[in-house]
Amino acid sequence: MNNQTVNRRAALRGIGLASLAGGAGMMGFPEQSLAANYQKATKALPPLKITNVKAIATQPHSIELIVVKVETSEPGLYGLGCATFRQRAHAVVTAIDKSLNDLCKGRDVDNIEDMWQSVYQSSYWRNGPVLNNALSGLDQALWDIKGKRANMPVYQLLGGKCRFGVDCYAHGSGNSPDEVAESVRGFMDQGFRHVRIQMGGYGATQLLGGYGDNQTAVEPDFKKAGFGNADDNYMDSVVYTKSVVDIFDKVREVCGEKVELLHDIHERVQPMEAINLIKQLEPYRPFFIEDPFSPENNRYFRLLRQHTTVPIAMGELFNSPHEWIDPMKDQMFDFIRIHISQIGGITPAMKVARLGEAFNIRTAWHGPGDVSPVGHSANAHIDFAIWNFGIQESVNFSDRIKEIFPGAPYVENGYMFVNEVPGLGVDINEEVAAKFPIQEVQLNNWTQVRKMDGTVIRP
Ligand code: GCO
Ligand code: MG
Repeated sequence: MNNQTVNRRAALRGIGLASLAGGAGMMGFPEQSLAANYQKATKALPPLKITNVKAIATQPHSIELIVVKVETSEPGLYGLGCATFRQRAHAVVTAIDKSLNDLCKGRDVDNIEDMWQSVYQSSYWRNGPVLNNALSGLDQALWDIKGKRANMPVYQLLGGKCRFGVDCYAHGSGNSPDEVAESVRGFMDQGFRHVRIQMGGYGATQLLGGYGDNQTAVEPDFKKAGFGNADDNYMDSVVYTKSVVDIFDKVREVCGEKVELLHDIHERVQPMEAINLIKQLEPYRPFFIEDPFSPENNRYFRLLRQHTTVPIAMGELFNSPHEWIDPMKDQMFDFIRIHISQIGGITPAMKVARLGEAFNIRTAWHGPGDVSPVGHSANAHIDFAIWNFGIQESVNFSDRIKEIFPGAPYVENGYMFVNEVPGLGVDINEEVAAKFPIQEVQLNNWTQVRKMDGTVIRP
């Protein structure tokens, strides 16, 4: 750390302390001296510029993780942001290394909103997953840098804490109702108060013709006809919807009422099947049912609201304000589940949270394995600072991921905590990350799901 760094940080800390003194007046300083103080303190210091923006992509396990590193003209001062869109990782890396770096090099790190707006508009066509993820990586990294400069965790810049910890949900699963109930019991023993329950994967595709002791392997007609790809998945919505009622029934029987239960329909059934299923789940008091419809079917929410009072969560697939503004103002769901890198980072996510507060919609940011620890930290910093926080999806990080991302958020007793240091609190070990380059070919087929006749189902 050189003198310039020390001078700059000391100057800013000085100003912070001065303003802490509760306004110059009380200390007999005329108001304007604070501003003068700031001018004087920062005048000598050259503005802090972006010197490089690069993508760091790593695949420590099956999932491609992408973060953006923003380097600055202050030696050793850099920021990290999550840009993880695993299904199109190479496209995001190119957008970062090719377009974003050229756009941002030499620009002022301080003006986050201006940087966000100018990058957002710079492609003319906007609101797509690839460019939004690149923008998110930049945005989160700039908040990380501002926190480091201000010597504060980012949640402090967002307004400070509204709660001591971030309540999380865990992922209960199994291939029979008993197995699912057992896994829920396990998470309750770890202190979780909220558990999502799924059986046989999304849409129960792994349950083929049945489950428990009457499982009969079914070869779907489209495969017999040689239609589609050999490894395409088959889904039977009748088997699926029945299996969901059965797991709620079994888990309530075994685990009682002391646990909040969530389920993700993952938009895999016809809208009317989803509405009928949710009505059948009312007696089990779900905390929320997620993604009953695909964003393309947002219009069905009005009908759903007329038929049930089960709380609904929606939004992990949203990329554009056009998808969330109207349904939120019309209170068509109760939890907004946005994947914050898919919309461009912390800056837009804070606006979504504020919009939600106006219409009593709480947050439940998307937080599965295909969000990097930097992204999980960004989720948590926002979760600490907003009043209308609902719940946070959480995952357990492996030792290898923790080695690559020191300072990753951690969960204790069902609450997520961040690393209480300036910025977002997560760093990266580029050497170890480089040991696990992302696969050249990304053919992840879990999104390839078909009906008996071969019709593709939204995943
Ligand atoms: C969830 C999601 C994820 C997504 C995955 C897509 O609720 O956590 O539905 O499991 O399917 O992030 O890559
Ligand atoms: Mg989901």
